[in-house]
Amino acid sequence: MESLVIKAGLGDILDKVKRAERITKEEAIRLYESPDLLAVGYLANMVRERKNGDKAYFIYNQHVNYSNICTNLCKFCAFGKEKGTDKSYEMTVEEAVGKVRDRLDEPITEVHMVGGIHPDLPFSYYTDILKGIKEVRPDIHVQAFTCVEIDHLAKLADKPVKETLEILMAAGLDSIPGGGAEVFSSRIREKTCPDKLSGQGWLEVAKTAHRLGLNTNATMLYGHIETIEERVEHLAALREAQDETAGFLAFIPLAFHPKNTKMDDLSRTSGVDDLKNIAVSRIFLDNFPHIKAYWVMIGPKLAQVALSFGADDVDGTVKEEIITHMAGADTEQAMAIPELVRIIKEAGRTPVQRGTLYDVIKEY
Ligand code: V47
Repeated sequence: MESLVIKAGLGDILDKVKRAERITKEEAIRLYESPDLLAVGYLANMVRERKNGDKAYFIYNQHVNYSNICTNLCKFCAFGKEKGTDKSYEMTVEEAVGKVRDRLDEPITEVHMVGGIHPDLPFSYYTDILKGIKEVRPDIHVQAFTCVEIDHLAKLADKPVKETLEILMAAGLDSIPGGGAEVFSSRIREKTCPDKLSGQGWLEVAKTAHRLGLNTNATMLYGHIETIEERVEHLAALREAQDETAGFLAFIPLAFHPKNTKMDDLSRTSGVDDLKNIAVSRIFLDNFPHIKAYWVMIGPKLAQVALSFGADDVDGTVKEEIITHMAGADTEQAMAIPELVRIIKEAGRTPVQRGTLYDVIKEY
């Protein structure tokens, strides 16, 4: 395999990867541009193995999307709807908490809860949902509200982000998911999500959370109008932030789904690009412990293959995924544990059911 990497003109990067040395932005661009997927994957697999050995993780989780009403109306999103329009919805606090109550008989360990930027729900709505979930299921880990929502909640509470987070933590917030990062480039944000929190703003919220001991994830929405340079700048900003605060747990590349969006003239991402994003991020983000292949977006089959291209996590059972399905995902809305275990074992890894913070719940 090493000769294949050298033949692909990536021998210098191979030497760096072997020495566990950081690669540069220019080298990341070369990896993205290399037509030799197997060579790039081989390098990523070396990094994955060094960091996570034989383990590949999944979680027993549940998604709750309390409302799709959103003032941002990003062009790439099929989930967000204007208030009062067709297909817009908003759960009451009781309905959102009820989603967790409905599944008390399942060994779920994490609720992943996100929604739109709602124009008029009060701050108490969000703290009441957190408290309500903890009342019905005290042991559950609540991973909720993207950095974009947290920034909105701070405005609602009329408090700095730090204080807002402290209030949310006291109400039951345990960690923050990675959504809303999109691509940090202001060119991309102006063209696709001009009303959204800036990339710099997103990073500031994440770093503030880390300083309070809250872990967060990070994502990148790829496969629309971004350039390779913009992808690499996004990864570089994340790597720099992680050097400062070390609070990111996982990076999750999100494959753009165009259906029902204002960018539906674009095609879906290719398998090669999906694997490249996993692989290059694994090599470049040397300070991120985990890279997640989100099966909902790239499909269980490619998520399985991604375990040989740098990923060490396939997300989890999910249950009732809405955001990607509104944008035309053809995957299931949930996956059972035996299926997750099977795809991981077939990929030659040891399946590990994890808690949100990568604590081991069960090895299979
Ligand atoms: O924030 C929106 C993206 C995100 C589309 O932290 C789209 O562990 C593809 O962030 N096509 C929500 N993506 C999902 C998300 C996530 C998922 C799984 C795990 C974690 C984690 C985070 O999905 C949004 C946005 O960036 N998105 N529209 C679309 N059409």
